[in-house]
Amino acid sequence: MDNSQIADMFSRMAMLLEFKGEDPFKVKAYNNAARNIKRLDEELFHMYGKGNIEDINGIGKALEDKIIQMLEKGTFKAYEKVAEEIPEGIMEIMDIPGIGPKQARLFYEKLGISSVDGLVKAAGEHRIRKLPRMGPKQEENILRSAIRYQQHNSRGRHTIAFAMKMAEEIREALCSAEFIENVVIAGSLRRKKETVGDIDLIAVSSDPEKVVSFFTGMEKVEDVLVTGTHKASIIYSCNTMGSINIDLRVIDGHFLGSMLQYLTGSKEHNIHLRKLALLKGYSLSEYGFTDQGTDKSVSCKREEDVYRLLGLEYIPAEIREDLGEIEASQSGNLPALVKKEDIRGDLHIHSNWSDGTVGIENIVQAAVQRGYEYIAITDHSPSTVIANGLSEKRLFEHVNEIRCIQEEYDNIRILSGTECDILADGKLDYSNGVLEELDIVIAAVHAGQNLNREKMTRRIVAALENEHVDILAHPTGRKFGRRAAYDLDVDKIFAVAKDNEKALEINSSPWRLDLNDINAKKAKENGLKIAINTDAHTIEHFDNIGFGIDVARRGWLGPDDIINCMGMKELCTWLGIHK
Ligand code: DGT
Ligand code: CA
Ligand code: CA
Repeated sequence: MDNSQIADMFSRMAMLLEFKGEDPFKVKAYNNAARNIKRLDEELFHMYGKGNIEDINGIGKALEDKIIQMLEKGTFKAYEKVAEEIPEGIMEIMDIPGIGPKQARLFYEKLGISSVDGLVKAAGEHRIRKLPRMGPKQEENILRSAIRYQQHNSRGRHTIAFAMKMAEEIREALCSAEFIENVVIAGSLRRKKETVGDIDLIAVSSDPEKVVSFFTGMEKVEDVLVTGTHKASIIYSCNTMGSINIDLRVIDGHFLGSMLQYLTGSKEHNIHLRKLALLKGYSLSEYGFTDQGTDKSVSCKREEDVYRLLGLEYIPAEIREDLGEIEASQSGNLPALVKKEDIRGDLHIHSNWSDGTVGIENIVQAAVQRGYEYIAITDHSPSTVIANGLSEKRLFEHVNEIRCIQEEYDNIRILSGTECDILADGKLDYSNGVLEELDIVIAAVHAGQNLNREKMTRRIVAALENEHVDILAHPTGRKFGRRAAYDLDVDKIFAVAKDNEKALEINSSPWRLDLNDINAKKAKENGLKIAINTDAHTIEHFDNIGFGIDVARRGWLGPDDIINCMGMKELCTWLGIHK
């Protein structure tokens, strides 16, 4: 251990003692020792070697003994003892910049918070601001630091939108080098998981060492974690949005299929494939198949060949989770997954009548440009005051404007709709008489999200039983890094939705992706219809549809499961529109 490590351990000890509420003099002694050690000109291990450790100012016999323990063992007994008593999550909370032991203790004692996730959740639910010496501003700062910490921390995960953006940026940089033939994305990012731990990339090149040095030398590389002749791991930094780990493997093109298959995962899927290979007398690795009898190897240039050699139909990356896809492939029952081209419209869009940024006509033009056959304008209802929800009077003016604009466009159908609040008692924010006048009604929870399981379930069930509701938007309410899903009886919600022929939404916002993949799969298995919507508030948000499609594909959904894959006539029939 060098001086800075020893000093850090003393600082940490002071923090732990302070968290525990121990004698302030003891805390101060450790802090002073840490400060003094940092100021030393000579390394402690040198001084220890020469036998003059006791010469350091401000270090008494007891601390000297602990320094010796650290030099010999890398830790000291008293520290181990205290650290054992404090949950790991609380140590992480104290690591968040701006949060000290006193605050961590307050969160723990008053709210039982013992993890960074728990802290984020509490701040998102505005429970922090109610604590002594806290307020909305402090809460906002804590939330921001905690989310940033989650992103930086190796255990934190990143949204697919952020990871994809970074991966594309790096891919482009690597592809600009003439000695790199190709770069492909693998890992959970290729499987389109809603969050990813890191980015896994494969570069094809005949000069791997050159690639490794180019990769580790890129401008935004914050740290190099591992380098080898054919691989490297780095931390890549994107100033405002945090940083992300990237694993790179460099290979010859002959191995690309085998390597891509292996590195795409998932681990569970790979383990299952390896078992199938063994049954056929082959071992399977990232370099291909090896015949266990003859030791002869076959590598696959194309990923399809790996599956073909195992006697399997090609399995799309999104469903490689060992959740039945291998069996389905063996029996020729793989689902035909929904594709971008299958989407014929977007049924959840906000205009500047409520909290969107652009007018209805601009939205219509953008939708026409995308080749959509229909869209629904679904602004907020009165209760969502902060989103400028429409009063009944404004809603009717809004419908009128939609009708006028429709006159000008004959290649797209503009449905008049609402994203109507589900009030705390399950009633809708507009009367039935008003809802009846609209082409489409999306129901959603926005306020009062802290209900218990029974009440929240009852609230949503009541909305699903309203005859005018067509779609339940963002059904579980979760937002990454902000809010956990509501405590809900999902089975009950699915059953009621099915009985009442309602569709459930996959909200494509990368912060929501709600329903998620697992619930989407379950919804399909329950015979439910899904709407993949963007909840766009700007024109750029239209692009988020891709993230929603990813979730649908991970949930095994095909075009037949999705109402906005229907043609316009079929959709109008489904919605009960007869005009
Ligand atoms: P992540 O990064 O946590 O979002 O998830 P992945 O799936 O990207 O996991 P990662 O980055 O640890 O590894 C990338 C791929 O490498 C993984 O999807 C499958 C493969 N892999 C990793 N560890 C193992 C293993 O122990 N056995 C097998 N068969 N494959 C593995
Ligand atoms: Ca990964
Ligand atoms: Ca990885």
